[in-house]
Amino acid sequence: MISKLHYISQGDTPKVHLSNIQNACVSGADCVQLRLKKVDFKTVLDIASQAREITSHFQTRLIINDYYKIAKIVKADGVHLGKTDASPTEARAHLASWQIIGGTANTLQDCENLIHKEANYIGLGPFRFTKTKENLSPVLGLKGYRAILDELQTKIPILAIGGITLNDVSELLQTGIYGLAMSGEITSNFNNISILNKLLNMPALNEQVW
Ligand code: TZP
Ligand code: MG
Repeated sequence: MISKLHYISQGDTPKVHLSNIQNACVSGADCVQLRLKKVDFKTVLDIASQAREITSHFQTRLIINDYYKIAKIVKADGVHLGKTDASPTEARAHLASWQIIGGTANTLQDCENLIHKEANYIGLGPFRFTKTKENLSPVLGLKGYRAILDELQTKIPILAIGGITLNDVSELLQTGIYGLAMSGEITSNFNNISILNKLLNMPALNEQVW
């Protein structure tokens, strides 16, 4: 089962990413994504292997952003691929069958493309403006999620992403999305993980189609 809450790492240095990942694990994160930008492959690999050790200790899942090769080397639980990264089809050819592949979507067409390429989950956004990601696509808002989810013919876990705060959770869940991927709101208060876990795993929600 795909986790319903993904903590996306952030930090001014690779070391800060690691300590944030550690904090997320201590706080009960089910799944973290290492999203380390503007450093070379070797640095991401080094941090990813340390993140694997930390996450394994806590039985937290680890997803590597951008690089399926690193996910393969460190035996991460999966990889998250953006539109300019390798395609899910290419990643699938290199990863083990138990490793999950997620992809970024900003439109209905992106979602359909990822489903066609057999991604295991989709990160659909941005929900609203956020400073966490550069070159942000147009925001979807609640209306955008409703429209895309209404049109999608195939069921695939869709995570909302981008500028999400605790106050947004109940309205976002009402659109039918499967879960959330969050960075800033969690990094500023790791205790929010336990609140979010409770909200996202309430039995009433699990009785839905998922
Ligand atoms: N992709 C779309 S928005 C975003 C990514 C990686 C950043 C999410 O971070 P935050 O701080 O929750 O807005
Ligand atoms: Mg990418």
